Amino acid sequence: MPRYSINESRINQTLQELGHLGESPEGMDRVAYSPEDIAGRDYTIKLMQEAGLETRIDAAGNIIGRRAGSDDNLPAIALGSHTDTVPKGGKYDGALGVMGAIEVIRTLEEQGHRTRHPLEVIDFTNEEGTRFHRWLVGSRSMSGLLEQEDLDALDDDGLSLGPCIADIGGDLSRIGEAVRSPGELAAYFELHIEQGPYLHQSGNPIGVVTGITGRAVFEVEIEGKANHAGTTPMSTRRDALVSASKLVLNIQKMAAEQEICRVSTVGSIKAIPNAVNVIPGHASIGLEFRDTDMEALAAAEQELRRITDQAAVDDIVDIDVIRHRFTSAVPITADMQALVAEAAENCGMAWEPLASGAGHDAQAVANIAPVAMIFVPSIDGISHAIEEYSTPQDCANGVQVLLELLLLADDRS
Ligand code: HGY
Ligand code: MN
Ligand code: MN
Repeated sequence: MPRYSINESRINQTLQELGHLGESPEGMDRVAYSPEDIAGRDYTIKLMQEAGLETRIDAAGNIIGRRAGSDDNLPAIALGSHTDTVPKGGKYDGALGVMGAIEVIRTLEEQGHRTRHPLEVIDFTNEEGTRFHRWLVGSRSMSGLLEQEDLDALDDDGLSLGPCIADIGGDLSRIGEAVRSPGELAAYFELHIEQGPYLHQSGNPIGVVTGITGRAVFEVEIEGKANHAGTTPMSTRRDALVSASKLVLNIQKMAAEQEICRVSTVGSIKAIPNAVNVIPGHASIGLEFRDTDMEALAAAEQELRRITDQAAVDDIVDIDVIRHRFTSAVPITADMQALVAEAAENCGMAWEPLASGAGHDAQAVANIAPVAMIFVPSIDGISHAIEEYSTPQDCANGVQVLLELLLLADDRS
C-alpha cells in the first residue's frame, strides 16, 4: 500500500484547468514563448505557490519551485516536465509531469510530511522546440548542454531567442547562471504519458522507462526555377516542390523499407512563392530521424546526403542540407528502473519496461543527475494531436507512483 494517497480529482482538475489555457478547436497551442505558453506558466507558478513552494525563474526561463527538506545540506530531489506544447497538441504531454509533481507536493503538505531532501518542482521551458527548431532548451540550459547555435538560433520569422526568453522572465545574457553542476540534484523523476500504443495494448497501468531515444533533425532547402505554370514546357521545368516531394517519399522509405533507423518523418514542407500558377522556385522540408542507436542516426544522415546529391543531379536543382541538431539517446540505469518498479509494486500496480520513442527533458538532465521516468497509457497511443488522452485513473496512478518513488529515493539516498 502507498504511504499517502494523492488527490485524484484535484490532479485531474488542474490538468483540465491548464488544458483550457492555449486551447483551440484544433488542439493545444501553448507553443514556447507564446502568450498561451505564458498563461500556462503563470497558472503553474500560482499552483506552485499555493502548494507552499518557493518559486523562481532561472536565466533560461525554467520555473523552479523549491520545498525545504529536514536536512537542507542534502542535494534536492527534482520532479518535473514541461508545459509548452506542439502546435495543435494535446493536454497531457508534459502537463501531467508538472501538474503531477505539484500534486505530490500538495499531498506531502497535507500529510505534514517533511522529506529529508529538499524538493524541487521544475517546469522546463521550450521542451518541444517548435520555435527555433531546437528542443529541450530549458533542460539543456540547466544541464550545460546548450550550444552556440542555440544562442544564435533564429525562428522562421527571423526573431532571435533573447527577446523570447526575456518575455518569460529569463535573460539570455546570463544563461550560464542556469547551469546546475553534477551533484546539485540527487535525482530527477519525470512522469509522462507514453505517447505510444504499448501500455494501452497491454493493459498495464505503469511503464518503467528503460531508455530515451536519440534524434537527428534536418532542414533541406531546394532551389529550382520559378516560372509560369501555363507556358513553361514540362521538359524544361526545374520544379523545387516536385524534387522535395520525391525526397519526402524516399526519406519515409529509409525507415519504413530500408530500416536504416527506427523512424523517419518529414513534418514540414514549404513551397515558395506558394501560388498555384507559379512553378515553385524554392522548397524546403523539415525532417527528423530517431533511434536509440546513434550509429543508425549517423547512417541515416549519410543516406540523406546521398539521396539529396542524387536529386540535385536528376532534378537540375540546388540542394542544401542543414543539420539542426543531434540529441543523444540516454539509457535509464538499472537501479533507477528498479526503484520505479518497486514504487509501482508498493502502489499495487502492474508495470512493464518500455523504451521511449519520444524525447524528454530527462534525457538532458541525465547529464547532471540520475534520472527515472514513469509512463502511463495514452489511449490508442495518440499524442501531439487533439485526440491525445489519458484517463483520470491512469493520470492519478502515475502521480501515485511518482509520490512513492520520491519517498523511496528520499529514504535511501
Ligand atoms: O518530440 C518529442 O519526442 C517530444 O514530445 N518533445
Ligand atoms: Mn513531452
Ligand atoms: Mn511532445
